[in-house]
Amino acid sequence: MSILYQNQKVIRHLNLNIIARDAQNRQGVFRAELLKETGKTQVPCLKITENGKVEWMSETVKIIEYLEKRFG
Ligand SMILES: N[C@@H](CCC(=O)N[C@@H](CS)C(=O)NCC(=O)O)C(=O)O
Repeated sequence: MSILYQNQKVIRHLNLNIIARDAQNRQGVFRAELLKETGKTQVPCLKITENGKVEWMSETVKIIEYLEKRFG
């Protein structure tokens, strides 16, 4: 099972409306934003915008744990 597949499965299972951004395009704005904010281009990465604050979360296991705990 791929990393992306695991995330997609959880997102579908929890029926979440998460916007997917393409960080693969080397000229793309989302890859540039990811690199600027996290210092890496590693995916998956969840950008959490809440109460005017932004948090970036990497690592599949952490992301799944967070989504399950928060929305499961
Ligand atoms: N330990 C990480 C591994 C993530 C990972 O290997 N991501 C790869 C793609 S599947 C990646 O982003 N490689 C490009 C990079 O790190 O810039 C996780 O489980 O999420």
